[in-house]
Amino acid sequence: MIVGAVGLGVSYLAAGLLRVRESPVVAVAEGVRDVTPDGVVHWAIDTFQTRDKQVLLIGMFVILAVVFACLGRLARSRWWFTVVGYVVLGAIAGVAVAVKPGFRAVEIAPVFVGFLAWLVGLAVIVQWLRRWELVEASDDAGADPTHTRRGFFVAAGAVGGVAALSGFLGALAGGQREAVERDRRLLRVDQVTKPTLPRGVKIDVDGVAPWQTSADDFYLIDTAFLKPAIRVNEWELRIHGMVDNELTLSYDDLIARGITEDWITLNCVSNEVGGGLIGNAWWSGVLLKSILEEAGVQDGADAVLQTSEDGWTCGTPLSALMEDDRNAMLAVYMNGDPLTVEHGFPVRTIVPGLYGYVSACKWVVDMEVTTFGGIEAYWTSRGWSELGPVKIASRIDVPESGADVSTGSLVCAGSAWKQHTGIEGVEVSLDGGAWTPATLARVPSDDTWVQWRAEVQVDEGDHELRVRAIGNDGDVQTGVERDVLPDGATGWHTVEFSAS
Ligand SMILES: Nc1nc2c(c(=O)[nH]1)N[C@H]1C(S)=C(S)[C@@H](COP(=O)(O)O)O[C@H]1N2
Ligand SMILES: [Mo]
Repeated sequence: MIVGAVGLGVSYLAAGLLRVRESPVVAVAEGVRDVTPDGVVHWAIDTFQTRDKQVLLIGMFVILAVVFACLGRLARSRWWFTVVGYVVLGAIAGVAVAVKPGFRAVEIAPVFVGFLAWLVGLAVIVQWLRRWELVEASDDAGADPTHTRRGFFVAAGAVGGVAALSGFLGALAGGQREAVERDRRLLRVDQVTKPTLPRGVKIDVDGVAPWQTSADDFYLIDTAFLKPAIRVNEWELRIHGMVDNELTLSYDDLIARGITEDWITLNCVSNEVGGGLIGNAWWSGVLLKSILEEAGVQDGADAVLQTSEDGWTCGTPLSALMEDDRNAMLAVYMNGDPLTVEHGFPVRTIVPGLYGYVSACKWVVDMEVTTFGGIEAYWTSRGWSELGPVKIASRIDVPESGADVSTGSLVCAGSAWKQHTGIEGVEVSLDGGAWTPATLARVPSDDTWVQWRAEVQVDEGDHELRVRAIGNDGDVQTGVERDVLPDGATGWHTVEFSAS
């Protein structure tokens, strides 16, 4: 086990020193995720929420500890078995690292270095173990068992020390993240304004999710084990493909094109009916339409393939990016502050009216103007639909499911959304009775969610409240229940509670 740790520690160190973003262990974890059936991945994301990656990594470390312990036992009798074991582990790590998109040869180095550390560590420990066992077995009065035993522990301690030290140094060298956090704190984009809540957007009922979502409370969904840490002065966006003038923009080049700002609600296609994978923020960024016009989009293109620094991709309908009154942007600030690393620092895309998986590329570094016929993107290659317009939906926040309320008049409230179309009305139904209209708060545009409130009369006993929304296009939210795959869940959010 100690030998195993030294290998991992040294490979972390090498990864840190070589500024390889991911250690071999993380690469294997990503490999495991990629070969895991989608159903299981979904279950994991559901069950562990955003902790799914930590759970997988911890699981891997536990398995590795057991494997190292077994290999260690084997080493006592057949050391070459142990070596074969290390070769197999090293090969798995090597393959996992090599198949990653954007693989560079140097990324293999941590695997090699870690493997060498295993061999050296093994040799040292086995040698002392042998000597100790020999001395114990012989009755040779000249040999001193305590001496050899001490020697063994010193050797084991030294190897363990190297493991701990190199792991620590690796973490230190991987301080890119700290540097990026410093960039964030020092960043100033002059034209960005702080958000001021538009008048009348709050329905003022305790327990309703705030109309504006703070960065900390904003849901997080991505496939990145280690969030890309990108220095502002190293970020570049390449716009190419079916364009007349290929563009490569630095952060300053981007900002120089002028800032647009808007309240926009973003949600995830994997949000279950009544779920929380939705948030609303004040975004500041650069209008994508003007950048694409500058690049000169050629006839026949209908999609933009966006790629993130970590290799994640999404295909976005070009029409949504070029529409006159749709504020599709390369966002740099969220709620008046630079994007957090988790939400895509330094630059991410935001497109009102489309689910995140087809549009909201975080850590975006590449945009290829192309056709849907010619591309495959991360989620669409896994069975999710190509275009990803958001579906009309509504949610009850008050009363909570399972609540005990007083009989008589009951105030209910929540939110409804159909970004870029807007919500015309919301209705509630108590215990399967008639749909009755709720009161809507105000909204600055059709691109955000809207809060609603209604009052119902409840008598003693158990009750069931449901909600549905009606869009500005006359679309009435369906009660037919559909799963999130392939293009978003449908059905009425229903809350059960009792009154006494
Ligand atoms: N680089 C990258 N961008 C990504 C994703 C991802 O996995 N990687 N996930 C997308 C999905 S599915 C959603 S719903 C939104 C979520 O954005 P958020 O985490 O800032 O809320 O980001 C999108 N952008
Ligand atoms: Mo998503």
